[in-house]
Amino acid sequence: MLDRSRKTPDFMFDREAETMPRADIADLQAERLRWSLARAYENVPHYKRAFDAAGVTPDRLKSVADLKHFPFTVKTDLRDNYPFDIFAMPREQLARVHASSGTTGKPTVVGYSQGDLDRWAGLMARSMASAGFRPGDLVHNAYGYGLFTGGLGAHYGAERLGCTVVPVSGGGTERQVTLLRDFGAVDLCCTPSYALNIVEIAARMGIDIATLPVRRGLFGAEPWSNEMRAELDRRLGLKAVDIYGLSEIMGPGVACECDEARDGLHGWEDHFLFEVIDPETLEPLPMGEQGELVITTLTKEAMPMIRYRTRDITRLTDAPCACGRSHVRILRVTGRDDDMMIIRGVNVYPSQVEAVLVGLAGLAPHYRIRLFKEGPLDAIAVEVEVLPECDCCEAALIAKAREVCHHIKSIIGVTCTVNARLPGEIPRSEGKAVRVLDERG
Ligand code: DLL
Repeated sequence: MLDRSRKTPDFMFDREAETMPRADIADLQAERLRWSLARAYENVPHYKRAFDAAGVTPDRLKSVADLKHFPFTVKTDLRDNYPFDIFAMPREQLARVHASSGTTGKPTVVGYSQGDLDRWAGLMARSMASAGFRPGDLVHNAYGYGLFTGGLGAHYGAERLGCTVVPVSGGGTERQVTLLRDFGAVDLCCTPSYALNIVEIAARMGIDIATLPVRRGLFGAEPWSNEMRAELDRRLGLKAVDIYGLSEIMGPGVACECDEARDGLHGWEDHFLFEVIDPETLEPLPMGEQGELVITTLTKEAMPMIRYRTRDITRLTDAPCACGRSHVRILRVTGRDDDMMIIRGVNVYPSQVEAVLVGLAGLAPHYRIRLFKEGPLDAIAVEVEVLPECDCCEAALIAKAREVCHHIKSIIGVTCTVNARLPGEIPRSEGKAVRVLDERG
């Protein structure tokens, strides 16, 4: 039996790569970056045009620092090349495509060669092992299967690690609870908001998830706060670990926390190059400063991505981690810059509101934010939900709303309307939660 209590990992999926000295990582990145830039330039008309317009060619890159001369790639570049023109190989040679629906317009289509799928499974296996999954574990995979990368990404990663996968996908929550109880999975993969939904439905069925064998949650695909982590740990009786990724770069498994520290997500630098830029000036920021995460793929064959602007706001750190892995850590993604609300001059992310609400006495960890116009200014109304065991009379709801309003004002510094709702009134998620309703017209 493996000893799970030790700090230093007794098991890494790919120890040599995961603990590579930083100087060796830098050499490997320079070599792979040259390959990736050349592949993009020679095979994708979009990159040929973009590099030519910026006056750069792949041979201009002498060291990784020269990457800053190359142009960024943004989501509209993928849409403009819809569906298959951003690929570096003929469609006939792709093994798979995924797509994200997006909120407006055309979906974003991404493609993989067989080699890309193989590396993805390896990186997901590495991520899962880092999160504490072990060969032989029973893995309940409730990420959605289909065009979304979550389901199949976690599926093939778990298989590669040597786990037994229960491929349930999202939805049908009562059945999920029954399977969790009957099969006794030890690892749970889903969005953090869906994990909350599962625990709640289970309680309604008279089952306390915390008493089941499940002890590890691999949660991602949406922003969540440390306060939410504490809530998930407690309610589900497991250790909640954060995993990050995006379809444009690969899918889940671009970065993952380690079970030992749970303090930032190791970004797998042998396959990706991470930068943080100032979203206004577009200049790269020094290690540790907050800005927009920009990722370049180093090994993707079908769809190299050069300096992809993720819109995700975070910080990087290269401080050593307790687990011994040497790869940089992406500190928790606080949100996307397009999610940022400016309320009377104060920048607010939904995850900041979440951090205030989760754990407040008498409140369920469900919330929604309505963004609307008040004259020329943006304003927010926050909907919270009281716990079933609380007093639900109108006066109690008004008092609770007032209390929450006061907390938000004193912690985040914005004045907002708060409406306290009855148990179950806020819609539950089966995948990525929709927290913000933009009613600005
Ligand atoms: O959400 C891939 C994924 C699946 C990641 C399962 C983790 C687990 P997309 O649908 O392309 O891919 O959405 C990517 O989701 O740019 C972030 O804004 C957000 N996101 C993903 N993981 C996290 C996370 C998948 N751990 C977009 N924390 C990204 C915060 C996250 N945001």
